[in-house]
Amino acid sequence: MSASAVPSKNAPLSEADPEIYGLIQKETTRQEYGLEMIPSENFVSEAVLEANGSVLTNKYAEGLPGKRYYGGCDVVDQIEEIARERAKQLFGCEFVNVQPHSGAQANQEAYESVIQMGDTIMGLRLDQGGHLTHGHPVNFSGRNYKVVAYGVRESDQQIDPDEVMAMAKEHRPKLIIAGASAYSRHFDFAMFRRVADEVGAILLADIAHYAGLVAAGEYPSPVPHCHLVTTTTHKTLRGPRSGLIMGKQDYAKGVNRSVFPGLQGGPHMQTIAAKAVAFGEALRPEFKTYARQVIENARTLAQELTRHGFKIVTGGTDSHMMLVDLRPVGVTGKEAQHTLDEVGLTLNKNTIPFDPQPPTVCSGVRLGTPAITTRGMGKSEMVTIAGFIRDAIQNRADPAKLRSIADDIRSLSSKFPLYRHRLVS
Ligand code: DSN
Repeated sequence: MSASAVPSKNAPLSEADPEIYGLIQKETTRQEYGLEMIPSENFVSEAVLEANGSVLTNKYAEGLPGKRYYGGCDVVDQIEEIARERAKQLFGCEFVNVQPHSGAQANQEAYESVIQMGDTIMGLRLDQGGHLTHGHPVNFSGRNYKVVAYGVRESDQQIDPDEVMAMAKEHRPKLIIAGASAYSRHFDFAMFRRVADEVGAILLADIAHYAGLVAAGEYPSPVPHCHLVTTTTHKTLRGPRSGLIMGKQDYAKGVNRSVFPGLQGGPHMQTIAAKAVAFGEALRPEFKTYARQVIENARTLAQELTRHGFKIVTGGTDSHMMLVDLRPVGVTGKEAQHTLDEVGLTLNKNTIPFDPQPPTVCSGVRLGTPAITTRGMGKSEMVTIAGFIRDAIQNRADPAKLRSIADDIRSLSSKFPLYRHRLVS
């Protein structure tokens, strides 16, 4: 193992740390030859990977471009400016802070910029599609604030505007959150703004899941309606693992202060560069085509699964994802996730609205099409994949049949190369 202090004389990872190198090879193989259907995952470009693994990781740059607490920031200032300009162009927002390290942190920073500890917040219930950071008791959001949570209607599993308005009028939240981790339909951001205005609340949209679709104009934009908008950058937006806060200009100062020095130290300049690269990619016309295909693929998959006897929560999807109610096929979310893992199809078990099962078991699975669409898969592959899901679940007690489905999945994936050039064997 080389221990030279001079990077140019260092051994490559394969020699310097064969153990970690080997595991990265193993994970690359898993991604290459499996079907990645967790809706919050995607595959970044080589350009994004390169920026993310660059020497920018060495630089401290606390502060904002032009107002840093460290010398030597001329270059990283230019990079952060480009990231900010591209994000503004992409989402049409008045201001953006590109420094949040993640979506959860972006939410905490955005909340702290507009409300105080003990204030009331209102978000979608976690077990009906919301996110931990929207007010779950185990999370900072549930510990620091009083939480009231809206749900979905039992009849169609969709958000009920009357319930949102009634709850807001009753509890007078200071902050209303419109966003989800497992909701496949459009959010009516204009309706949420009417509710927020009625009770004098700040409206924040968390579009972590939909950001790429919003950027492409394929999902309604919350930007005209909301005071603040947060997102991750690694889901449908197909950038590095990170976060972003946007909003109206009046909120810029508070957000910037909340990010630094409020909750973060030095920004991760390598990730900000990778975000800039991803935003540049999302500004190209090809990205719109991609986002459209993501939604078309999700719709085809939902239709095919329905044809095979599965029940899609809300009856379909307007986005990149869907929740599948497995009760009609007699399997739990836990069993389905395990079976599909065995054949190389990755998704996650998920509660469905009004789930009779505990969250460790779940009656449903959540799946999505962003990653497989990035590989170039389209309608006919969705038909095939729905068949794999049905066959695997029907034959979950038959190891030979599962092995044969695993072979079919490997051979389908092999037709859509991803990072094969990174594999040594
Ligand atoms: N955003 C979550 C997901 O959708 O997977 C993770 O926090």
